[in-house]
Amino acid sequence: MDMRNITDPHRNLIDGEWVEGASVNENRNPANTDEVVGRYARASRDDARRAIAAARAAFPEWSRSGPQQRHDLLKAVSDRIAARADELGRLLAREEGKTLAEARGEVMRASQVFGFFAGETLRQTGDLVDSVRPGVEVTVQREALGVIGLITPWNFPIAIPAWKIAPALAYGNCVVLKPADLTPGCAWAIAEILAEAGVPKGVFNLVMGRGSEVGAEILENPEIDAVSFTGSVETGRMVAETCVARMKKVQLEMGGKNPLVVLDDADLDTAVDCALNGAFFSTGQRCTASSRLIVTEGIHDRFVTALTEKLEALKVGDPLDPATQIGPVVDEGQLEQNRRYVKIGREEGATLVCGGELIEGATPGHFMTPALFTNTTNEMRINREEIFGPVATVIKVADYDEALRVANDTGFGLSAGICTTSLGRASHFRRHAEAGMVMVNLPTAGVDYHTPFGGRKGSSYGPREQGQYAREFYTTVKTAYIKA
Ligand code: UN1
Repeated sequence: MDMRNITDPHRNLIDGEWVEGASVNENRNPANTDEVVGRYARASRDDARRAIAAARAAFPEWSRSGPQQRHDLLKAVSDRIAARADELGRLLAREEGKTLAEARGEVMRASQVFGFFAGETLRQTGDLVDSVRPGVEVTVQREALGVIGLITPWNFPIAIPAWKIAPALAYGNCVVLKPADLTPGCAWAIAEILAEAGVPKGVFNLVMGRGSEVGAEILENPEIDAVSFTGSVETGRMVAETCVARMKKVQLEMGGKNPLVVLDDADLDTAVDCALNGAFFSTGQRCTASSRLIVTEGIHDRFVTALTEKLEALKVGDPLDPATQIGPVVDEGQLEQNRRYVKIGREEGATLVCGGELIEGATPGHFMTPALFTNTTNEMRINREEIFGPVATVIKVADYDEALRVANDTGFGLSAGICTTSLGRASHFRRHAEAGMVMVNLPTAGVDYHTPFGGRKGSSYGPREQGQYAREFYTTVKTAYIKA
């Protein structure tokens, strides 16, 4: 593959060729909006159509390629990502705004995901059973689905593409990836790595561009068999409706309003660290963020005082500065949304204990101090709607029973956490929390790469992502009856 002239602007990968787009997207650094991180091609709807046709054409051969070829490709991708962890971590921090340490960690997670699914290609399973009809045998085997459209968000610009691409390819599918328009850089780097590692033409296609063009084509094109989407609830609902109307398989990961319960018997330092990390790290831009801190009366004041002290000491600034703990908000629109919610919280009668202010950095960027509200009720909009920024609330409750009730009183159900030293309470919470993931004495965010990820209610739709559970979405089951 000719790798020359593909990087200015960075081109799309369609049918094994690096293809110019219809226009150019200047990817800007949220910590310094004067800085262009890179220029990226924006594909047209027609480009997306060609990518889908290429994936369809490549599917018969790739789906029968066998585990060794797929293993070797995914393993090579894993190794290449890890070898470039520092460079890709910097790119990620510059295009998304999370700190260098978080960004490098995310790059490593992407490498680990490819490594995990390289192993899965070889871990073949299936059943051979006797039919109820004598002389007949039945096999049950998984097969690839076909062409999968992947639509990924800006907040984990390398890990989320990785945890969709790797299982899709591992199980023999072909891929058309549309990364978020705000963060094309990491997705482009994955495409480059896949190309260098020898992915056959058409098996993986990158179409950077707008949802209204590229996204719409992925949802509506009959040659797409399934769509995996991570993003907002609003867009997710539209994705599901469009896919279901066309009988496409669909998997959605959307928002959260994740509770972190802190009980009187909690270790205070653990609880404060869980809240700080869960609610504010990655600038609160995680669907798993601990946005509602539900705290029992006996520990409430001590918890708020200790958390506020740590919050005020957090260093907000340039993600590339090793001293920085909180990077900028991803863009102007998200910053406005955060500020709007800070205003709404005040108008609803909540007390803003700290933060919520714009701050001037050394460079023009979207910097905001992390905000904490107390005296909130679970009925307030700031406790019902996902903010997706460095804003958290404290809800004071009488006891564990009320805490559990409040934790579950939400339209979301992704992650739920509890800080307690009581094994009984922790077990009860594990069983009764209405969430796809439960964390005990740990932040609600920050998950492993080899275990299922997903939620309930408005947070998720369809089969789980990650780990062996990813197979449910990325394969289809064939039952064969054989009479010898
Ligand atoms: C994590 O908390 O480690 O968009 C991952 C998100 C999630 C990923 C969270 N899909 O925030």
